[in-house]
Amino acid sequence: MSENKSEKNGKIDRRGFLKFMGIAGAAAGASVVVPKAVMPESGKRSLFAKAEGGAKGKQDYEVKPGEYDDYYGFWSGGHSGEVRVIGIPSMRELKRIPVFNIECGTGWGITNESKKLLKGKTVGDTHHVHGSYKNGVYDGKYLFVNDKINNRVARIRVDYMEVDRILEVPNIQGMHGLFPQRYPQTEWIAINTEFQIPMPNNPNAPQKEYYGAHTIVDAERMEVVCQVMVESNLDLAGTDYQGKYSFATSYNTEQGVTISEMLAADHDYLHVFHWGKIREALKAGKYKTINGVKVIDGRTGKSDIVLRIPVPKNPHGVNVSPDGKYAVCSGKVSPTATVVDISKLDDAFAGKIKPAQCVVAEPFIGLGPLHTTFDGRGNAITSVFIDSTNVKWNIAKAIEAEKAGPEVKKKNPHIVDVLDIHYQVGHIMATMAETKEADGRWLVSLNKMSKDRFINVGPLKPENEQLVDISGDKLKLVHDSPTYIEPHDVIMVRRDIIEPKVKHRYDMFEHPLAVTKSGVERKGNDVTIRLTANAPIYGLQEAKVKKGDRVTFIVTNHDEISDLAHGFALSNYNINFVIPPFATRSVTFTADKPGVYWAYCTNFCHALHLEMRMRLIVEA
Ligand code: CUK
Ligand code: CUA
Ligand code: CA
Repeated sequence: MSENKSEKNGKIDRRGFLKFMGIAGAAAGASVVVPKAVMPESGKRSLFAKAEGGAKGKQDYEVKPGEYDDYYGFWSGGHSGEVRVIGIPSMRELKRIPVFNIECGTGWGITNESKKLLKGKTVGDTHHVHGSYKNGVYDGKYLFVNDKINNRVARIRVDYMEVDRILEVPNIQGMHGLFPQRYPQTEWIAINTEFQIPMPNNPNAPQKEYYGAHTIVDAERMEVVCQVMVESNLDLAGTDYQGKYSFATSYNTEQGVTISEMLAADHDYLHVFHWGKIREALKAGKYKTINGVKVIDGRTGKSDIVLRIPVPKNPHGVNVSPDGKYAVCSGKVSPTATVVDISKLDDAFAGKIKPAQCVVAEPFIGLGPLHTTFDGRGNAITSVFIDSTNVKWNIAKAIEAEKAGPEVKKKNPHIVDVLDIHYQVGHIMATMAETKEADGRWLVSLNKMSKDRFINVGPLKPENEQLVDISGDKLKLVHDSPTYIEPHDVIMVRRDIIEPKVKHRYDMFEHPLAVTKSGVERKGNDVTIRLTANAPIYGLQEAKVKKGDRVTFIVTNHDEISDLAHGFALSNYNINFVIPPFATRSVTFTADKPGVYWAYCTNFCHALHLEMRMRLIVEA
C-alpha cells in the first residue's frame, strides 16, 4: 500500500486503514507491513483565528466537523470517580480517564496494573482537578485530582492521559480542596480536609480534639511531606503566584459536629499557610509523627505558620487572581466576596498589621456565592448558588468603593453584569483562569441541576454545564451541555500547551513485562501466558491450563498505528481490558472452571476483528 493513499492530513484514516488491513492482513495472518504512523498535523483550526475576526462577545462556539477545539477541558467526574476530557468550546466529550472507579470499557480496576494502584478500593468522589505548573502556567505534565471518600490523591500523566500514581493520605477525612504550587514550579501540592477527626483517630477522643489538616504532598514523588494540624476544618485550597503561601477557607472553626454547631460563630477564617515557616519547622524537627506522617501543630497560639484572616461565616471557594495580587473568598452564607491583598500578608505574618487589615474589599455579590474565576482583564466572575447566577464584577472598582465608604459601596459600582444560569451553580471556571495567562474567552458554569432544560430521562436528571462567552462586557450564554454524575470542578487549558505533550502510543519497554514473543510458561500452579497482539491475531491461537492454576495473561499491542487498540475479553471469567498501541496489560485469575473458553478482541481493530480470538482450554 502506498502510505500516501490512505493518509489524510498526515493521519491514516480509519476507512483507508481498514481497507488496507482487510486485504493484506486477512491473506497473511502473518506479520503485516505497518505504514509508518505520522503525527496528525496540529492546527486543524488555528487557535482563536475566528474569535479574533469576530466582534467582542460574539466568538464562534461552533466547531465544525473535522475541526479541533481550542481548549482541553479537564473535568472532575464527582462521585463517578473519573476525570473527563471535554473540548472547549464545542463541549464534546473526548475521553474519560478512569481514576478511582472500576471501568470495564478499558479494564481499569480489572488489570493488574490498575489494581496495584487502586488497592481494592472501588469508589471515589473527585472534586478538584488541577494541572502541574511552571512559572504560573500549566506545564502539560500532570493533572492531580482528589478523592473525598477514601482520602486519596491521584496523578494523571498528561502524555498518556492515564493515572500513574495514587496516594492515600492518613490522618484525615473529607479530602477536599487541592491546589498545586504555581511558582516556580509544582513541587508541592496543598490539600485540605473538610471533616475534623481525632489525630490519631481514637474513637473516644472528645469533640474538642477533632482536628483538620493542611496536607503537603510532594508532586513528583507522590508522598506526604507533612500535615499542619489546625482546630478548624479546611475547605477549598489555593496557592499564590510566588511559591510563598497556600490558602484554605474554613467553615467550622467552632469544631462543631452538628449543623447548628457549625453555624454558631459569627465569622470564620481564611487560613494562610507560610511555606517558608513550614520548611523551617520541618528542619527544626518541630513535629510529631502520626501514622508515619510529620504533623506540625498549627493550632492558634501554637505556631506562627498559620495566619487567620477573619471572613464572614462559612465561606466556600478561595481563588487567586491571575495577576497574583488578590485571594478572593466566596461568602456562601454571606452574600459577599472577601478580597485579600496578598502583598500585605508578610506584614501580617510579622505582626506589623492585624490579619483583618489584609482585607481590602467585601463587595456584595448575591445569595450564596461559591466560587470565583477571572477573565484576566481585572474582572472576577462569581458563581451564586441560591440566586442561580454568574456575577461579573470589577476587582479594582470593589476596592475603590470600599475605600470611598458605605454611600458609594451600597450602589454596587463593581457589578458589571449578572447572568441567569440553569440552575444552582457550583463551580465556574474561565479559560486559563487559574494561570497568569487567563484569557477571558470562555467560561463554564457547572450547574448542579438541569430541571427542565432537557428531555426527561427519569427521576435522576443530568447536571447542566453551560458555556458562556465572556469575551465582551456582557456574559453571553451560548450552549447547554448535559453531563452525568456529578462534575464539581474543571480547568480549561489551551490546546497548544497540552497537545504537543500527548503521545499516540506507549513507550513499549516502559512496561517491564512487555511481550515480544508469545508463549506459555508454567511454574508450579502459576501459568503465565504471554501474547502479542497484531491485528487481527493474538500471538497464540490456544493455550492449555489445568483447573486450579493461577493464570496470568500478559498482552502487548504491537500495532503502532495511532488509534489501533485491541481488547482482550475472556468468556465467563469476568475479564476485559483494552490495550492501546504499544501498551502492555496483564490480568491474573484462578482457572476454576474446566472447559473451553474463548478469549476475544473487544476493540474493533480490523476487518477480521471478529476472528481475533483464541481458546483457553482449562483441563479438569
Ligand atoms: S466544592 Cu463542589 S461546588 Cu468540592 Cu469545589 Cu464548591
Ligand atoms: Cu484486535 Cu479487534
Ligand atoms: Ca461556621
